[in-house]
Amino acid sequence: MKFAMCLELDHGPKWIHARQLGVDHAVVLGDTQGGHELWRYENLLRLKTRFEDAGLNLAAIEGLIPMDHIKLGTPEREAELEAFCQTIRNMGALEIPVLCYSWMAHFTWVRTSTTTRARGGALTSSYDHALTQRAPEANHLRLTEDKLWETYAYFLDRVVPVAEKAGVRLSLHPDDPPLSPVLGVGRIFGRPEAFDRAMAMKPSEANAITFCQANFSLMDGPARVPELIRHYGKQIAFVHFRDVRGTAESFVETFHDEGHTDMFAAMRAYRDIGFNGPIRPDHAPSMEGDPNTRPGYEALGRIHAFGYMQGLLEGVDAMRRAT
Ligand SMILES: [Mn+2]
Repeated sequence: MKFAMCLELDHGPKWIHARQLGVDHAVVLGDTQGGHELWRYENLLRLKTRFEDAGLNLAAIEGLIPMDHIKLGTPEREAELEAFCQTIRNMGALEIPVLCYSWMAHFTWVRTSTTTRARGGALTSSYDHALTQRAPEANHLRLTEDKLWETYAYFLDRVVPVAEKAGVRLSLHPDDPPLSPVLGVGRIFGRPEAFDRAMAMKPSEANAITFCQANFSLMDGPARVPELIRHYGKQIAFVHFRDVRGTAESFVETFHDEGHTDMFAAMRAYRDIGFNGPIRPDHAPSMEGDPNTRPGYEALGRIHAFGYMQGLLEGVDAMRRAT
């Protein structure tokens, strides 16, 4: 597996931290304002070489590629699909192997606090469904689950062949939180069975899963996490290694060593399935000295996360050698 750090677009201290931690791979989230501009071939090329010149290999792109028209099935869908497919072709030409996307429309992950006090006063994010349910827009459904399945099928038919040809894996991220609806917007990828259905709709190596571990732990409880990793097996293209405590309706994000999931068993399962894609920590708490301007993606909490992951992997490998 390839340890990767989610990094900003421009060189900075976190890029240097990655190399000092022994991390060779980068993941970018893109920017919210740029539309498709960042993903044009020449811009993506310079992004890739910028990482390479700093000793990092760009292993995945995730997040903010415009997709809402595709998800909603609005008249602008065709133009957006064409731009999306062009991004995939550009990634293929540049040998960037994973494109992580979600099927959350209008907005992506939702938290009700980003200043919840964690261990020793670290700041973390948390979610309380009762609070979002009180929003006025929670009372009328803006987008149905049926519509989302319909647009999803259309998307797969159009995009999977392009991804196959480009050698890029489309990696589906679960809904966060795994609930539906949230703020009046239906969601469809908050259950393990929904991922089975998605993979069966278009069986292909290019049709793959981002195993965002904490979301899967909130679907049926943390005890199922290693089993689900083995169940999806080679269909997992990308891992978000993170943990929480609580339920889908009420949870708090934790340091990697204090959540409700057996992280050693999870790491062992990734090894057992032969996972060789990028794996990155996700949503670590902000520690003293972190500004908490990008909750979940600050420097210090993630440095702890990498040390923890490296220790887990060494333990797993020692155990596998011994048995
Ligand atoms: Mn995630």
